Amino acid sequence: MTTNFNELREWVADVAEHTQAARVHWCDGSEAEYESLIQQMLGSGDLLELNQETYPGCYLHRSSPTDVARVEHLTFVCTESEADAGPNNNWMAPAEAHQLMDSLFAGCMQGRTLYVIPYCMGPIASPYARCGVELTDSPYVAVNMKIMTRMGKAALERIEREKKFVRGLHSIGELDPERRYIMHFPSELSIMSFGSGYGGNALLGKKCHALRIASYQARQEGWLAEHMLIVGIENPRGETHYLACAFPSACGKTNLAMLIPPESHAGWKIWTLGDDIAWIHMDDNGQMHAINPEAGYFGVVPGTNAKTNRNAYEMINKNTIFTNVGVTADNEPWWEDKKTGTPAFDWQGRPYDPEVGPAAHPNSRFTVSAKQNPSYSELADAPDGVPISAIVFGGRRRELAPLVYQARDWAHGVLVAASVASETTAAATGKVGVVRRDPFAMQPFCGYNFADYWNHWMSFAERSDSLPEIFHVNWFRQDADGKFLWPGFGENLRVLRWIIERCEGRVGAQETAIGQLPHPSDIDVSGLDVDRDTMGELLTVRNAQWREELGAMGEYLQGYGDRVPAALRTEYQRIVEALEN
Ligand code: SAT
Ligand code: MN
Repeated sequence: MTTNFNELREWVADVAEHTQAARVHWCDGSEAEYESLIQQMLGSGDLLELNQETYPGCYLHRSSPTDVARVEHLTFVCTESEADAGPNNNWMAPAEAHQLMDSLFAGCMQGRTLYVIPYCMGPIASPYARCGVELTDSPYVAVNMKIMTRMGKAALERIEREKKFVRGLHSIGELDPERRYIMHFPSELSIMSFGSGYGGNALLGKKCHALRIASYQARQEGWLAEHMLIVGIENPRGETHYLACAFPSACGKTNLAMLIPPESHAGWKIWTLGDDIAWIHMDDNGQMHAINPEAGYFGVVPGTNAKTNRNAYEMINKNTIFTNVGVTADNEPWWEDKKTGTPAFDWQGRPYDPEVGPAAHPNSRFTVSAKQNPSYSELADAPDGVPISAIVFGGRRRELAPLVYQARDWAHGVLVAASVASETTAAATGKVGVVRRDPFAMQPFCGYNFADYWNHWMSFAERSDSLPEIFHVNWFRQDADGKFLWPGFGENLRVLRWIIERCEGRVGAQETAIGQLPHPSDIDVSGLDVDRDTMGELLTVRNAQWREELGAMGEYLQGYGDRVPAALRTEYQRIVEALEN
């Protein structure tokens, strides 16, 4: 396979020459190609076969021990002006970044194959989908891109027709953390990533294209590229509402997207559209529609079991690539909280010793086709996406944020979303468990100045009077002993029900300084081990604590200076005043 599209052919030839790649392989995206790449990696040791009787089509990849997560401190947005990248991004001047990356890529693929991966983010026939081509020397990236995107021939045909695509260049280099950079050039629609094979750093269709580059394009073109799952919730009457929900990495997006209704909720159904990224467009009637640009899940493995997420647990027992989990003596994948089996080897292949560390890396991942999800919605392939009733934001907060509250209107919702803060997780390198500001759960992913992004969000209020309702949830409240106050997982449906009833105008709310909270009796806790006091605690707003929080938020906003939209300042001021009473 090759192409008659000169621009693409010439770019591939230039890169092959610069990197001195030994061979060029154009990926057609076929099953046969996938199989042969798997066989090749089994031969080279890049993949290990797992027990094919109990886990057919499952393989294990062990990464370099220093290459297990996104590297935010090595990720840059290279706009001409530093202010356009904003305080939320690391910035490097484009010319300097190109020089640095050109020197890293020079000769880096000697003896290696250069894979040309044409891919489409979104249903191949969707007007909202966008294409890219990733050039990489990693067959692990090629097989993961096959699962995570619409990859191969059909994408190439669309690219040849449209003559526009995002250029992604990737090499694992020497996997040296000292020679590792993830560079974005939004105005060139290009990405260069060197020195890491980890998902968010190396599968360029995902965070690099579908969030950083796409958010930049979305602002120019009047849509939104967001770090959101998309889920359909069908009530016993057969009516379905679609929600888009933003949470930071490793805060349960995959679990929420494929939630299993608890036994108490017979007749309710959950439909998964996506677990990580949503592209949201407004139609001519002012209704927001979302598509999931991805075709697979790259989910956190530890904690997945038959109780927490039976759908995921069943979905990953075939045709799944595991990265950095442990294995049992029977060669089955093993991870913390799997609740069955015993680890024999840890994620680095050493005999398992709990004194040394967990068997599975806390950010170990599965890559699997979305179609294997028992709650997969066929509408994930619908070109126009699904209509969105509510947008839900959340973070991981031990204290402060109540179980759920609703913003008064769109502008207030933008403030609520801009105020999201969350405890850090293992999905990025750095300290785990410290609260940091993560507006819209987009701190690591917004490809331009956050102040301009907030302004872009605000602008939708002028374009429509039927925008989704905006909510904030917190599943992670703990008591003084560190025990979770809310059971979470499937029981979160009880909160989603309140959200939907609010959208339908069927239930009331109590006004507080920070927004509208449920009357405790409006959240159905029948059959749950959650008493009245706990529910009271989960739905209490402590003005003194919130004044502190708003103080921190005010300081944070100051970092964005005059660029902060006036409408956001007004909302902020309104809440500060309401909290004084
Ligand atoms: O960045 S990844 O997509 O690899 C995972 C995440 O942090 O959400
Ligand atoms: Mn994510």
